[in-house]
Amino acid sequence: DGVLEGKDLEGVRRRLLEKYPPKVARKRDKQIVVNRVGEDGSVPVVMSNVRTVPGLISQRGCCYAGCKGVVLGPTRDIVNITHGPVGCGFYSWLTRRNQTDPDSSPDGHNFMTYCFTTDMQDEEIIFGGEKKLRLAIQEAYDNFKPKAIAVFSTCPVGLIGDDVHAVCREMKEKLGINVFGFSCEGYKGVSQSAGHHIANNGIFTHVVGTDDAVPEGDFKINLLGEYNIGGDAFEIERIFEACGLTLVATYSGNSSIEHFARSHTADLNLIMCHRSINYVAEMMETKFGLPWIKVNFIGAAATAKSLRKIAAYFDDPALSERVEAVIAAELPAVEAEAAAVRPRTEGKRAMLFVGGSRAHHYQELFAELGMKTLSAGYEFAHRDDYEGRRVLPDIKVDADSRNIQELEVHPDPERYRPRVDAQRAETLAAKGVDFADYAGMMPEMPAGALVIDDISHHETEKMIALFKPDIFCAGIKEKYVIQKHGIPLKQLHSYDYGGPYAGFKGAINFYQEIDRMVNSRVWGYLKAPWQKNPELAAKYAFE
Ligand code: CFM
Ligand code: HCA
Repeated sequence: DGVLEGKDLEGVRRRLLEKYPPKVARKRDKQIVVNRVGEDGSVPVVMSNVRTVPGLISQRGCCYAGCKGVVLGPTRDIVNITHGPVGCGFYSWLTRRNQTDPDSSPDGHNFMTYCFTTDMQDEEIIFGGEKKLRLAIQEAYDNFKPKAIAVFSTCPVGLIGDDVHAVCREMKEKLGINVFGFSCEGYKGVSQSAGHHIANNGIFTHVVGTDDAVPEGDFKINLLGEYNIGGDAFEIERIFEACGLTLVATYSGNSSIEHFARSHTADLNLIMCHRSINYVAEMMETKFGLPWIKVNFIGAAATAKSLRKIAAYFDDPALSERVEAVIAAELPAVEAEAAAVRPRTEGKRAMLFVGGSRAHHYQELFAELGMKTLSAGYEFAHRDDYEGRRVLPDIKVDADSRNIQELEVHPDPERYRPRVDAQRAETLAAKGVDFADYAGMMPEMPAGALVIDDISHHETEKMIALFKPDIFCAGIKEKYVIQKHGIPLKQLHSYDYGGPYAGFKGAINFYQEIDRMVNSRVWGYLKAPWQKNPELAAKYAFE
């Protein structure tokens, strides 16, 4: 059965849990499951989006990281000020490798290379930090004259009770530009996920729909949940352009606040990373009638599939023709590279533990290399990301997945009516396009693979000892610890120093890098000669 054939999988689960105290083991037991896919696409339940047991070393980050670092971090023309100690700002300052092309906005603003922080000290903790925040906003305005300033709360802000929203309102009034704040204190929620939600609500409340100018273009799309890590968005933009699709806004890779402001005028929302941005998609659907579909541009086949899905949505022969021409022009080079690499990668085994979407999406690229995913899991995703909503008709949506605002429908519903009419829906169904494609990690993953939510360091070391995978994918905190076990680690967050990996050109980059990593002989030199040779070991032990 599946990828871990011959392994006693229940035994493996026991081995992962045996060192834990009974209460911890009972909790982790619900977050470690063997994947099975039923004929109807149903999969087992994985407990997720729950608090990490204190004492376990988790890969997770904080609410502030999800809000400031992830969702708003890639916005180049908003001055993003961290209200808090200097470290919070410093460690979320471009470490994610989100890139931008300032030439693509008319004013050329790019504040991403600056780290803005109030550098909170004891004095503010005792007497309050609002005064310093006010000064910071003023100073940023005086120096840069930005179109907008956003303020992000770190843990101490909530503890001392600074009212960042009141300060932002006051400064908005005074400066006459958009100034808005986020109550994304690090300790909120159980992971980055709470920060995504807070960011989504804030950007929707303060920016989306503030500019009604409809851009030119027949097929207008937004790309949601794509953050231009390692230049991914540039490659996707290249493909869209070749296909004749007009990109109104990307949330938030290579973005501009002006793009967000008019993004509600697009025809269709495409969702790459559902976890981090589904709230904006749902709010836009509720308020402006903008439908959304899931896409995946990680993997050449996935890219082609997603482009066909978009073309099918617009149901326009000229667009379909262009999309097919782009796929036909791009695929041969990708396939040639895959064929060249495959003899060296076929059958190798990978483990992927990342974030809330990549541990799923990157399985596509490994499959194109003939590699097997033995085990995978998210840091902070929710049940819908694992199981796919389609197979969860009665899922209880947890509080964090619900929109905190009750939305009003836009006053001019005619203008923002969904563009999918009944007839089009029928045509699409006849073409086999699945618009309710809510696929998640597990239905698309082989049976027998081990799914582990919020994997702990202890479980990581056990998995390595038990399976010795050919490659492990995670982040910077895991990288060197795992490489010391003689196993290469590919960072699927920052891509190490590489990328792009999205789209067609990205797939080629990925194939080449993974080939180099899994076939490098360097890992064989990790053990010193005396560790491999018992006689030498004995000799040195007595000298
Ligand atoms: Fe979405 Fe992301 Fe991810 Fe994410 Fe992240 Fe990221 Fe990630 Mo790091 S938005 S969930 S919060 S795809 S920063 S670009 S790599 S953990 S898998
Ligand atoms: C975050 C950002 C992060 C961290 C990556 C890592 C990213 O969660 O705060 O641990 O290497 O992608 O930069 O996920």
